[in-house]
This record gives sequence, structure tokens and C-alpha cells, in this order.
Amino acid sequence: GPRDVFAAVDLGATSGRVMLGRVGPGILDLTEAHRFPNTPVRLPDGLRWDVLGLYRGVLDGLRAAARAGGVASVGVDTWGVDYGLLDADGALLGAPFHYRDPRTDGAAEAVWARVGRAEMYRVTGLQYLPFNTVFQLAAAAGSAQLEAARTLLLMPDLMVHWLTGTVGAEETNASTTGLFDARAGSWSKDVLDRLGVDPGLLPPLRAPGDPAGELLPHVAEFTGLDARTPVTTVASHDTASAVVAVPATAQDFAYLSCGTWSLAGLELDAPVLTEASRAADFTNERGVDGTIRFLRNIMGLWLLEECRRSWAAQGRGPVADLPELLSLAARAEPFAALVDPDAPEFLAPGDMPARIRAHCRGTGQRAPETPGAVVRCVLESLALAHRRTLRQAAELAGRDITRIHLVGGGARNELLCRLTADATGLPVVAGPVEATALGNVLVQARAAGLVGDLPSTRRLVSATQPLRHYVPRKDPAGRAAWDAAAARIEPSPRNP
Ligand code: LFR
Repeated sequence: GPRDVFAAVDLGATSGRVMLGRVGPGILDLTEAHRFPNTPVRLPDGLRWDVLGLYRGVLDGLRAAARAGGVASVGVDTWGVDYGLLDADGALLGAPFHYRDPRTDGAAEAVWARVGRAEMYRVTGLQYLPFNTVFQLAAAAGSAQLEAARTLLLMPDLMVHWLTGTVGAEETNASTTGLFDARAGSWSKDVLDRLGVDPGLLPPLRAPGDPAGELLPHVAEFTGLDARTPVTTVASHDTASAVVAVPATAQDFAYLSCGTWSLAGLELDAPVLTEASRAADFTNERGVDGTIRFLRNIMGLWLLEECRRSWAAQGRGPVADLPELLSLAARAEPFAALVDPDAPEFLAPGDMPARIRAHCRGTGQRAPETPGAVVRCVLESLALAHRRTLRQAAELAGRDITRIHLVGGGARNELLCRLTADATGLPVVAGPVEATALGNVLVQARAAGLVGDLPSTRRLVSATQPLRHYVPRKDPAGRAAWDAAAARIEPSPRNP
């Protein structure tokens, strides 16, 4: 294949895609080879990922990549935390659980009884989310499946294993498990030991840029890609890839990676492992080149996606059209109702408009009735969560923020971008939409020697990708309205 084209396999919570990126001096072009839905399946014992369907999508995408002229290498990123288990023969033990499956309810307490919560944070630096890998493993303790397991592979590592036959754990994603030492950058032997997790389950670590093997002969044959096409380890946690492709040209930036989740934070040189940071639910996940992604998860556009899914299921046709829905929201009454997007009751799949209305009534507000009013409520509430979280990040890390880079699918949502600029009072640079796939491509291109360090990589993104600039409204009445709205939200602690 061509030496300057890379295939980025990017699996998200609602869809997967295989993108082709061409990289050269002053050149960064991305085209879509294949896109396919990611639809979870509920089995009697819980919500699962359709992992074979996803893998088939990956193979179909690579076949499309071969038809388009071939690639120099392939890289895989997905969401974090989730994993498949292999038995002693290397066979997958059942379809991986979806992180939104409630089987982890109560699992955190069992873990913290063995390694205290504060200590856990000092070692792993990981925010509490009920579905962290460590809690999923605690929920599975004693199951026949876990007893039979010999290898745990995070989702991207599982895809790489099926493509190449090799076994490894990529470190940006390993840092989302709760089993990883944030300072040392390695699996925490101590945490594994005290939790009774077999260290042999966890493969050796790989860093972004490391070779991950070559396509297996049957994969090359099926896809039509060259025999021995290399697979390159990328920043396999999608959020880490997205942060690589933030088009920053200066230092004092914050990022908002807006997709199913809003990941709001800063890039740091060292983790912040303070008690204040733990109490505020900030995480220290790993980025490329030893950087730390100091951020907090905000429930994100999941709220909107899940509303649309409910409305579509109820046959409310017109509101399935996103632009139409957003223009209704743009015309809806401002600040009529506000929610804490991170309230635990919004995590699971289900009737989201009903849950939003119940939350509003429960906090003494009038419930939004029309789709336009519900979406207005969601987007203003997200903008306020962006404001709250980035202010906290700056304070906890002792850093100034002078602009926000909003990347991911949310960069297409003009109302969300404008509300975020107004709520924060900071300029928002929106784009690229496909930051994750670009970050995946760029790490491969770097391994091939086609791009340089992180700052020059980001300058390439900034120089080549379409970006939109949103300037915050500065009028005192407008500012006062946002301050008043912010004061109305009492964020619920995520802590159980
Ligand atoms: C975003 C993301 C987040 C992670 C969540 C669950 O796609 O990877 O970073 O917290 O999904 O894995």
C-alpha cells in the first residue's frame, strides 16, 4: 500500500468507522471508508456489546480501505474500560458487557473494603465511575467465566488480537481500568494483589507508536490488504486519540471532547492526586508522550441521543431530524429548566425525556414538555456543566484557561458550541469533528516518521482542518443570566 495512508479503526458507543488518513508536509486528509452502527444487545444476564458485529464492521472497513488503494498501517481505538476475557485456548468467553449494564451496582464498596477509596485514588488517580474495569471485575468475582479466564483484553486490544494474533494492553486505555498506577505508568501490582485479581490476566503494556504485529494471513486475504500489513499501537482510548488531535497552537487551552460523553479537562505533565481532586471526581488518565489527561466525565450528548432514540421509538418522526430539533431548541425559552447531567439516574438506557422531566419536577422546576424545550434544557445544562468542570480543572491544577478546544461530534452542534462559549465566557474553537480518527492516524504517521512531536502535530491539525470560532457574549446582562443559571444547579455527588 501507499506509505502515507493510514487506516484508523474508531469504534464509538453508537457507531464504528474506518477512516483513511493521508499525511504529508502540510497535508492531513481524512476520508471515510466505512461506517456501521454499534447496537448493544440485552441478554438475560445483562447488556452486551455485539462484538462480532463490530469486528465484522472492522473487516468490511479494511476491505473498503484495500479497494481505495491500501494502507501503510492500521490502528484501533475504542471507548475505554470494557473488556473481553479469553480462556486458556485463546477463545473469547462470551460477549463483553456494556459499561452501562447495572451489574456493577454496589461493587465499589466491595473494592474499597480492601483498598480504601482515598488510597485507591492516590495510586490510580482514576475518577469514580461505577463501571470502571476494577468494579466490573469485582462484580464478576466467583463467576465461572472469570474463573476460566486467562487473559483480559480491553476492547481495542481485543480487535488488535483478532487482526494480528498478538496480545498486549495499550497504556492510555489501561489507565482507565483502576488497576494502573498513574505515577509509575504500569499495572499496580499492589492493587491487583490486594483485590485478588490475577496479575497474569493482564497483558504486557504497549505504548502508542509501538508495533502491534501484522495482519494474520486470513485477515489479509479477506480484506485484500497486503500480506503483512502492520498494525500500529495508537492511543487506543478514544479520548486519548481525540486529545492528540486538539488543534492547539498555544499552551493555555482546555479541551472538551464532546461525543456520547463530554470529557472536559486539561493536558498536564504530572497527575494531580490530591483529595480535592478526588472529591471533585477528576481523573488522571494517560495521554501520549507521558502526558496526563486531567479531566472529568460529563454525561454529554448521551442525554440528547437517548431522547432522540425514545422519540423515534414513539414514532415522533420530525424530531428524529437533528437540525430541525436543534432549531426548535434554539427558539425555546432560555433557562426554563436545568438539570445536573451527571445525576446517576441518567446513566442507563431508557426513556430519557421522562427521566429529565422527573428530575426537573424533583428539583422544583416546571418540566419541559415539547422536544424543543427538552433539548434546550439538555444543551444549557451541558454548557453549565462544561463551565463548572473547566473552572474546577483550572483551580485544581493551578492553571489558566484562555480558550476551549471543542472536538468531536459536538463540534457540529452550533447551539452547543455557542452556549458553551457564553456559559464559560471563553472563546471556543470548534473542530475537528473527527478528532479521534485524526489522532489515531497521526500516531501511526508519527511511528512512520511522517510527523514530529505533539506541538507540531497539533499545528498540522490547526493548519489543515476546518475550525469554527465562537466568541462569548460579553454584555453584562447576558453574563449575569449565566451566573444566575449556574447558581441554580446543585450538582449531585457521583459518589455512592
Ligand atoms: C468516551 C469514553 C470515555 C470513557 C467512556 C467509557 O468515548 O471512552 O473517555 O469514560 O467512553 O469507556
